[in-house]
Amino acid sequence: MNRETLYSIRMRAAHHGQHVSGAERVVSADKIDQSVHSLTVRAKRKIPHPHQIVITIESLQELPVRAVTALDVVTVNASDMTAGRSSASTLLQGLGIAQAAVHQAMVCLARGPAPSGGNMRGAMIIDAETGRRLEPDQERGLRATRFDWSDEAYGEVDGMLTGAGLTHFRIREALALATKVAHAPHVLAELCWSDDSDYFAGYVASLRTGYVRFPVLKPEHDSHGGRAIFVDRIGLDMSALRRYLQQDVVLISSVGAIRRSLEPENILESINTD
Ligand code: WAQ
Ligand code: MG
Repeated sequence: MNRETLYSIRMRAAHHGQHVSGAERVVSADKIDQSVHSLTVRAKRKIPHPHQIVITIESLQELPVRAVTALDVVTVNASDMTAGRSSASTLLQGLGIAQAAVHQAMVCLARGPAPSGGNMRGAMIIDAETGRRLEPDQERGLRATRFDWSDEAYGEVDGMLTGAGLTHFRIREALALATKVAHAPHVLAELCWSDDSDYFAGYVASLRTGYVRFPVLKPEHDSHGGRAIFVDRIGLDMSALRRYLQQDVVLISSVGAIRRSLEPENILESINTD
């Protein structure tokens, strides 16, 4: 069967070699120019202004496309950072991640997970049992690419999220990324909070819980953040995980549900036990 050729567009921007912004898209040929434009506008708005903006455009013509459904979305009514982190930690432990591994991930995200002290361009990969970091390059991390909403699903999710008061573009992007990551082999869960000093929300995501949002996971004016992907090390093939995250093409072709918000003490109810 013939399908329209899709293109992967990646943007990364750096200031004196330090990562400041990145984004990825999968689009049809007629949307390339518009996407590149919006990505450069976004990079140039960053403070500090990047010295370098790299845009990569690749044809995905030969590659199979996997269609998946977006994770369901639920918000936890935890109003401050302490309650948010504690509830996120309970949830991650409910998914089988050792307390020490959760702690280790949170410490890293809070101080900037790169060994040099800053944020990483990609994610940490953390052994859910021991907390050990497994990503091959700890300065850079593993970056998930080649995922996006299909045009139809994008229109639908945008309407749904807006209807639920979730209007920030970061939510649509993070939900897409979390959906790709959750479908990865051997991934138990992901923990994320933004590195932007004016954005405090974060999430725990997994196939069993969906995308569980916490309105505050970090202090104000803090520009440290990142992503931790917890894996079950037994049988893990790191190169297969890497290939899936970086090379396999995932289009989110249908939306999930927006569920009723949860109180922090009921956080474990978000875990599907089927
Ligand atoms: N693959 C792996 N890691 C990534 C990627 C990627 N494609 N993109 C970003 N990261 C890592 C990187 O270390 C960044 O420093 C960090 O994540 C944070 O990225 O529901 O905005 O773009 O309200 O700042 C989550 C909550 C927002 C949204 C996340 O992340 C909501 C966010 P940012
Ligand atoms: Mg950011």
